[in-house]
Amino acid sequence: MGGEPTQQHHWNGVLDSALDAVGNTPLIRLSKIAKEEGLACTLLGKCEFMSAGGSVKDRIAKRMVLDAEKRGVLIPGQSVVIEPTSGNTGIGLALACAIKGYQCIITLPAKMSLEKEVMLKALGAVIVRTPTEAAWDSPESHIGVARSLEKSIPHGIILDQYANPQNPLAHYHTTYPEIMHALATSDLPSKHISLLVAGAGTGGTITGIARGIRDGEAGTGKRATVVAVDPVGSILGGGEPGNYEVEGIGYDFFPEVLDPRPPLIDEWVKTEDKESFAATKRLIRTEGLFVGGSCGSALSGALRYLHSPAGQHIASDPTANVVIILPDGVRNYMSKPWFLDQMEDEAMVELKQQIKGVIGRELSEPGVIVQKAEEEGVTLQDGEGVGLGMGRRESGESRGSGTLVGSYADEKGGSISEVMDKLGLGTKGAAT
Ligand code: P1T
Repeated sequence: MGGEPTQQHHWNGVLDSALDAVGNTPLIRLSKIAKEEGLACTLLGKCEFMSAGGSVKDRIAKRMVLDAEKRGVLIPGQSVVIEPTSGNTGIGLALACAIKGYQCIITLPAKMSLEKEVMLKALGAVIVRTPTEAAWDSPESHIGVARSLEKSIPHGIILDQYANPQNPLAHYHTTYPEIMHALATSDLPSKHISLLVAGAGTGGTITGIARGIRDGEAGTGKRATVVAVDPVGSILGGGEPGNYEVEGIGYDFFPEVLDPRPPLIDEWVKTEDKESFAATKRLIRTEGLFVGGSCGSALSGALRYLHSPAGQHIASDPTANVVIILPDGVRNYMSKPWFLDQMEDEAMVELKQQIKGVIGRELSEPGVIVQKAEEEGVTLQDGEGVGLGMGRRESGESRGSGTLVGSYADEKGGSISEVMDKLGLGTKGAAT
């Protein structure tokens, strides 16, 4: 699979467009989690949320577009890019289309987050929602609808992440070499991958990286273990099709680009939503990584494997490197109940009690500016809010920051400092 230009591993100078900021993501130690789990091996996360469009799928979107242009099947100013996706491939494609000037239609199952839809719209894509429950080969599914649109929309073209060889090739030629470069330039005792863990959707990520690993280790006597993670409710790792909430991984059919067996993939681990979301929050809370739901699945699957008899020799080896692919970021899922439902530990509850004692009210109650504004009968506009950090109203209606005093001043016809004085707050240190 040669013939590729030398991989660029870090930024030099200025970039031509956001497409040049796709990939080249950092490999970050998950040392706190490794310690908590009693693992001797090095746990590493490949942080794909740091790519320009926010996910691992930027890589394949960019590559599929460039390849189609090269082959002359995507014609600037004419072609309409259509893609069935769980959202991230759509965002990557819409980003490329925005830069290159193509129209873009994305078919998206209903369960996928509002955040993805809004991002797609911001990039100028047209979204068609489809029923989540529709079987992949039914005309109502995201794949079925995309196919009928391709037939009817003039110059419509599906680049087809499920079958396009550029999907795994993107990972063979970028994700894998980036991991190896990070290891080679690290101070780790070994520069090899001992265990790779990744969730599978189209399977392009795990298939492409695993091909790189197998080609790289040929003749070295080394052999990495490759573990794929699959949600309960998907058939890729065995089991019956069903419902689950995690986005981006698992299907009710085997995509063409997925090579699910040895010598590429050694084992499949099945994960539940609950453990995935708990592991996602753990990655955020303990390692400070803004990861999305399928990252939690990957972490949970990795830990399950490492604690199993098969994974013991890796878990207990201080020279072993475990690479976990973290495909997207939590900013894709901020409105999801699983994310909004945040656990407070004992220390936080105690700290909140202390704060309450200092400020003399519930943290969630509006502060004096909001109360006084309301006493004065001022109607607060959406997005106006709590310039002095006054939090949310009891109804749960969120207040943005910064503009309350200014708008209050506008309505009352006074200057900001006059209003602040009137409210008995003074202007010192106030946000406007
Ligand atoms: O498709 P694959 O390379 O196997 O990546 C799986 C994956 C994992 N996690 C998230 C959040 C994802 O979005 C994906 C794959 N996403 C799509 C197939 C898509 O259309 O966005």
